[in-house]
Amino acid sequence: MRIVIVSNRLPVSITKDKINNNKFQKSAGGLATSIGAYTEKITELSYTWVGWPGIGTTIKSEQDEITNSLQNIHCYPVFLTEKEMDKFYLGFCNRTIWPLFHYFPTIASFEKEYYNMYKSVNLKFAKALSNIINENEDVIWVHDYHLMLLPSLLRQSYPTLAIGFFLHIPFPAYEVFQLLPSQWRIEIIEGLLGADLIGFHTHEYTDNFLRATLRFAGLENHLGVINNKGRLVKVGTHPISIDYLKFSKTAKSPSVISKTQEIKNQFKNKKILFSVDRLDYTKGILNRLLGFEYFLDKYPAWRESITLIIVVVPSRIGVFHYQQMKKQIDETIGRINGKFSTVEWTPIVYKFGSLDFENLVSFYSASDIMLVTPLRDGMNLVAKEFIASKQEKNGVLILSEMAGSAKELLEALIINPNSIEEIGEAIKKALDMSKEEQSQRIEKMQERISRYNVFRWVSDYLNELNKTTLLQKQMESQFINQSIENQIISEYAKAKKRLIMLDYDGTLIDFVNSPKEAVPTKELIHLIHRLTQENNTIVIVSGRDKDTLQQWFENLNIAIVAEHGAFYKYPNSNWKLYQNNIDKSWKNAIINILKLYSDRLPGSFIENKTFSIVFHYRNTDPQTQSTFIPELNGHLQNFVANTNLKVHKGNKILEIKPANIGKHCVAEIFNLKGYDFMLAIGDDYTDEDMFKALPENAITIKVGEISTLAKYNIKSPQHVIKLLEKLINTTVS
Ligand code: GDG
Repeated sequence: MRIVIVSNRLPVSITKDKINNNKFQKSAGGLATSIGAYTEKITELSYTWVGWPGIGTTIKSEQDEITNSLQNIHCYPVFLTEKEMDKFYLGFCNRTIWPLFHYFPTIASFEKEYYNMYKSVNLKFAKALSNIINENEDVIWVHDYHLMLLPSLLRQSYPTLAIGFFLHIPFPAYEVFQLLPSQWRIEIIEGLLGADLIGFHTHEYTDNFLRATLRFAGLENHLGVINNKGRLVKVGTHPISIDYLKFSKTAKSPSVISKTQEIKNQFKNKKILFSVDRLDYTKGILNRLLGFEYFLDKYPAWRESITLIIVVVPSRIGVFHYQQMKKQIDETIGRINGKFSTVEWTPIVYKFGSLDFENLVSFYSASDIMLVTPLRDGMNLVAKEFIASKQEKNGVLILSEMAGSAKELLEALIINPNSIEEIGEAIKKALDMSKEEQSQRIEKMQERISRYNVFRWVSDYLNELNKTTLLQKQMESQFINQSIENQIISEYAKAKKRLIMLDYDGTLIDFVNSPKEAVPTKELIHLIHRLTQENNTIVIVSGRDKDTLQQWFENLNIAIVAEHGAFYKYPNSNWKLYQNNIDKSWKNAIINILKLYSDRLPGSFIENKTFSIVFHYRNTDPQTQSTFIPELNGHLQNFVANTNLKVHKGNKILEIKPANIGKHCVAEIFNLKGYDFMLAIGDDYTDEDMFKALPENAITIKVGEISTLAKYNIKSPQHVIKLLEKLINTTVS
């Protein structure tokens, strides 16, 4: 097995040195740090990392040279032009998705040309991957918001490829996701659903995605498993972590111990507050500064005894809001320093640049308080890294409740980053915290992160992906395969007199928004006509009313069973009642109940058939359905208790009918002994009555993956049509 990691950027960026040679430089950021920690240690598996190499060359020979040199470090480049990077990366990724998914809708832009470029770059990744994919060997793991369309693009060409997707940023509440134009949001959801496993950092993001999928794609889930047109997709929570040992060991190394001491000496043993993040408006850097100002204002006795060291790592410099924020940070630091500085003391020490790894750990280790105050953050690894570096078990983490890590690091001082006061007061509380309490809190957090480290995260994720693909295979095995199909075809070909019973909605035709629109196509009528030409009795066995069926199938030489068996007719004859004296006196009372509910559920309607009543709710709000329908069902069940009525829950309908009316009637209406081939296909609970009533030698098939009394399952109405066509073609050839 080989793991193919796919992300926008490779873990290394290529730059040119003075003599124009390629130089590799490690990429910064959470994704590169976490997955990089894993790939550095992979021994038992092979891997390839696919992504942009940080250089925009379009010259073929240069591209080949880069591709060759990257091969030695398991990387495969996808070359993006400057224009693509501008509209895809700086455009759709960082001007649309990043602000929107971090709850900054007012600065999100919705430019069509950005989205179009996003689509074409995702396609470019799919094409690049097709050069290296081995469908039976590879597990593809796509990362982050840059590539949300990629899973389904890959799925189109590789139906059995194992594909995982992980989102490193929050997935927002559906009201925020809804701000995307409707076509984009549905394409994004469908894009992600091409994966077998979709992972998020927190339960909240997972729930948000599941709600969006229900609302915008109408797909329900059962314990996080979505059935996407016959393919199972698992949606799960997998909080990312860090290489705990790397931080704890480095913190204990002699060089870091001495650097830590140097930092403490440099700041003359004042209390050190520390923060480090990429330049980003989501990281809450401005509020952090204002919180520190609040603290210095309210607790003047602490002035000159505390220093805030703030490191801001340059990022996305080309985006306007980033430039604007950099200016605001510079100005705010200047103002606060101007306000409080003395000859001896500068309250804020500011570095706009990055630290090397040892220095980073030394700062974590030397600081008394770590300030992590994002306004929104998928996880935030810095918080976990600080805890892992605290080998003396001293220090306090102040952590925003808007970071995914706040769901795990419960012993931190949790603050709302929008409240300057909460940040300032938390600093005071941290300074007052006893050494024992600090140590207890740190120890608990260390225990958790050391156990659930980045390696556990990767192995849990890959295990889950593997389990999902096994589940899919299991589900696949209940469907009609080639050999069963051949067997059915051969029995059909041998038979002299055949009875073929076909349900209509959901069996011969897909469900549509309004039942009246499900008119049979010319092709379908022609297919049924051809079936009647052979020595076949064809029966449409439906729950629909007899007049509609009569009108639709008027010119065909077929038998029809309507209203689930209340009425029937043989070919070219009149309608008959299956049973006389069927009670209808209950109908008004049921209609009155349903009207009460229908008025409260826009989009629902009531269908009044001769012997049954149907409540349709396909076009109603999916979220409301989940609470409303169980309530209505409960009401109806109470009403029908001790009567001979039954309430059935079908595909977006509730149907109330006398218990003795059912599709089991086919066994009495047709002389089953007279046929040497019997085939029944249906998709609904009502078809189960038909399957049960047929003799052992009948071939019974259920459309969909639902467990059934039928012998086999088939995927969709399209598969049913193909099967019927094959039957006809066999006898013709
Ligand atoms: C995204 C999500 C999610 C930073 N400055 C320096 C430096 N770093 C390293 C840190 C840490 C990483 O960069 C930053 O990770 P974060 O998680 O804090 O944030 P993002 O880059 O925004 O990452 C985030 C993450 O993906 C993983 O899923 O947690 O929510 O936004 O590892 O150490 N490293 C060095 N010098 C620096 O100056 N050496």
